[in-house]
Amino acid sequence: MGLVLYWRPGTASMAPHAALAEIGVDYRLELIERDEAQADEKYRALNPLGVVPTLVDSEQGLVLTESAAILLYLGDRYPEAQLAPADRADYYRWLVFLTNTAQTAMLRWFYPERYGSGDEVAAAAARDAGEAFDILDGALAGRTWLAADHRTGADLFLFMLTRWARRLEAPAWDRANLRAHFLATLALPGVRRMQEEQGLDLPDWAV
Ligand SMILES: N[C@@H](CCC(=O)N[C@@H](CS)C(=O)NCC(=O)O)C(=O)O
Repeated sequence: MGLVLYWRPGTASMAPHAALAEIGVDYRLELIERDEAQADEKYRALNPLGVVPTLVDSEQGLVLTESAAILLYLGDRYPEAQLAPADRADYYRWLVFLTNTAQTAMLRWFYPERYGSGDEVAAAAARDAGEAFDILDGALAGRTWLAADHRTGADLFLFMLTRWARRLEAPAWDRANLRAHFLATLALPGVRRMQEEQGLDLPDWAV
């Protein structure tokens, strides 16, 4: 099989997984548990941090880590799927903001003990994530998709982070535009497929 995605349910593998499903290309999912990903030398040769996702494209002899990089790569490799819009500026801006600002805040909130004394770090991370989600909610005012007039990889990434943020004291999807975006993205066939293949639950209002 040409394309293999190493994944775990609900993790940063969601957006690349949804992208593969949206493209409609054949892919194989390789589930790797957290402890195994950390301990297995063979996996760490693919992904030195032992995290998910990792994409292997054996036809191209390629091993790729970082969910945003995987979206960018798939956008170039399968241009007909329009994961990357023709006009790229906003796409680059939002995808980098999502991975560099919103995602890092969420990762600090998930793993605060890695950054110092847990509670303080988690509180600061929740504040930073909230600020990032406010910006994203504002950017979606009067529009359906984040970076173009059609869905792009940035929407798949934002969908993933909106779900990650469901347990913040102020969940991201309590913002009206982010909730509408979550529902619009959830209606995409590839996103539905990813949700089912990862066995992810949905809030009552989205079912
Ligand atoms: N920036 C990376 C983050 C990858 C990442 O931190 N993945 C998490 C799951 S969401 C993981 O595997 N964590 C396991 C660990 O850190 O031990 C990406 O987007 O690919």
